[in-house]
Amino acid sequence: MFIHRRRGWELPESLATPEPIMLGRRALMGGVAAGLAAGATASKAEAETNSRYPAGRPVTPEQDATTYNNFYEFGEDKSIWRAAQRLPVAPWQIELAGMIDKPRKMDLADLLKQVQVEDRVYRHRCVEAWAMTVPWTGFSLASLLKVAQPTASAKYVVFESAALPKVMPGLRSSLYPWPYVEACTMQEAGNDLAFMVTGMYGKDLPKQNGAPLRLHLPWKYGFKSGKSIVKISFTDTQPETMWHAIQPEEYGFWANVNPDVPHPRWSQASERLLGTGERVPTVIWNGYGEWVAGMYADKKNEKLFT
Ligand SMILES: Nc1nc2c(c(=O)[nH]1)N[C@H]1C(S)=C(S)[C@@H](COP(=O)(O)O)O[C@H]1N2
Ligand SMILES: [Mo]
Repeated sequence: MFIHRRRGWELPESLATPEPIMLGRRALMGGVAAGLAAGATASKAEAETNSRYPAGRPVTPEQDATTYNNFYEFGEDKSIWRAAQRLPVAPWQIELAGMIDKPRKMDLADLLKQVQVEDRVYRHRCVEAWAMTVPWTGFSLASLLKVAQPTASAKYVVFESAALPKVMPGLRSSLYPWPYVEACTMQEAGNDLAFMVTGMYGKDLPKQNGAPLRLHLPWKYGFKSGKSIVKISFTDTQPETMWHAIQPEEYGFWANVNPDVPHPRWSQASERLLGTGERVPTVIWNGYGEWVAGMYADKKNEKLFT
């Protein structure tokens, strides 16, 4: 455990990881050593750090990333973190459905046994022009596809979030066609950047951030990445998604980050960093173009950036 196999193209961790996280990691390693001595299995702390995709920005203070949220099921403002504590997250089942060999329900715990959990520091860019940089824990969406075994005709992956009226006051608002549904293509889902998140800042994912399982597609606006996912299905037709159903002009299917394509109601040229409040220029594909732009070379006629 904690053997970090660093390949030639990987940055030393000290370059990719800011000091507070480094300190956290050292503390974590101490914990692992103690756990070993006690014969415990510290599965979370075994996650390796994937530094293939350097974040290039300081990590956002945990306090800010966990108290300024978008989770409309719990309310329309940013301060839903307290309300979200009512979400029951264990045990958690995920339904795998649609065009796959064996449609079935799985316990998240069983799924986690079949994938490689790792840490990745990613930038997150909300369509509302705020951004954060978060050390996530999780596994590649590609590895989940291997478990799900979609058929050759599947073209889209659809992610459905939990909809529990008893604990989610936002569901009372009929403005929104619940449940929260988002989707991407099979090709996007197979990109190594596409990440299923189970933790952040070295801890279990907080409920307000989408526990126990959320998606992160870091080159797209944040709304594409659903929280508290209960169903993943495969289809050959482009599915309707929640935000698109309400405001198709504002929330398109692709929603890739681009400073030069304004939202109909505001500019996307810059973004505000949670924590410092600093304004920084937005980067096309949120800075991940090297790994994703190629997927869109044959889609120039699509509205790739709204
Ligand atoms: N189920 C669900 N998923 C969601 C949302 C939501 O309201 N409900 N908001 C999205 C938006 S707009 C963003 S920016 C991110 C916010 O994630 P965070 O609160 O962890 O920063 O979650 C996305 N996923
Ligand atoms: Mo967002």
